[in-house]
Amino acid sequence: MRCSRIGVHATIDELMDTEQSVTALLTGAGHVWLRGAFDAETIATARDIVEREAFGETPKVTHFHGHHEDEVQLQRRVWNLLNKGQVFVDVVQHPEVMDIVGAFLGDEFILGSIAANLIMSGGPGQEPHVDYPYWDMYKRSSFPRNVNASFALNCQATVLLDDFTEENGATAFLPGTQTLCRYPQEDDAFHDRCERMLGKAGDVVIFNGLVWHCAMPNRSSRSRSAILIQYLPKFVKPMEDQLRGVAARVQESASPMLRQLLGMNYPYPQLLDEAQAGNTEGRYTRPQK
Ligand SMILES: O=C(O)CCC(=O)C(=O)O
Ligand SMILES: [Fe+2]
Repeated sequence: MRCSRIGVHATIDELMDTEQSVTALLTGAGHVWLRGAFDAETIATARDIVEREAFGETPKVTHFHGHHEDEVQLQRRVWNLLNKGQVFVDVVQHPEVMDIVGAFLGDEFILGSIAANLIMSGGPGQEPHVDYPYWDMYKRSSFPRNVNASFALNCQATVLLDDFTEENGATAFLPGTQTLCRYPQEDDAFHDRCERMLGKAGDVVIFNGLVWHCAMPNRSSRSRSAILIQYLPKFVKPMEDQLRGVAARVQESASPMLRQLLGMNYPYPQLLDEAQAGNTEGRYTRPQK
């Protein structure tokens, strides 16, 4: 497996190490690329499942449809992908992604969500936004006073299941906006200033969820798919309820990394009144069961 981490303004030959990647995510362009992270077979398997699931019986919740509520069915989500194929269990634990996310969010980071976003031909795209848990930051007063971008509460990884082009709705983003720690507004002229996440199927773009971004209209004749993975520090409540939603068979066969991602290692909240007596936090403790 060949992987190269390339900052958006870097040439293809410039490789970034983990620390440089973290710096890029925090205070640089806000994203790093792993080109060719997944092979064609992995991508074809994942894409087939997404395509099939996206047109299931029941309509699913979606987000950031802004002024296009009437065209909401042109953006299809497939939630809780870990139940939908071993390929997603493998994708969510890509070693280089784990390495960067661990250095960025702390090495006990968890999974907030793994879902697919499929924009059908003619789909209108999204409003510029920031991602969970910042995603309702337009209600600024609901966030702590002085909330800022000095450390991150989110790290996104988009796995391209199709080549991302200007025509088919490649994600638009505005580099560096993660440092602003706010929801974009109409007068930010996002669409006049944005760049596009252009890449090949199998590439992964890791980005700070505070970077202003959105899916763009798909003007091509076929759908455009991506896996959207949300990683969070251990203490942030996940967006998808992993412990209730991920099937018992997946949890029972989980690797140590997947157990961590599902939040199986982090014991809170718990009913402390019913917990085994003893000293469980602090420097000198016994391990919790
Ligand atoms: O699919 C895309 O291009 C971006 C989707 C996105 O940012 C989101 O749904 O939060
Ligand atoms: Fe987003």
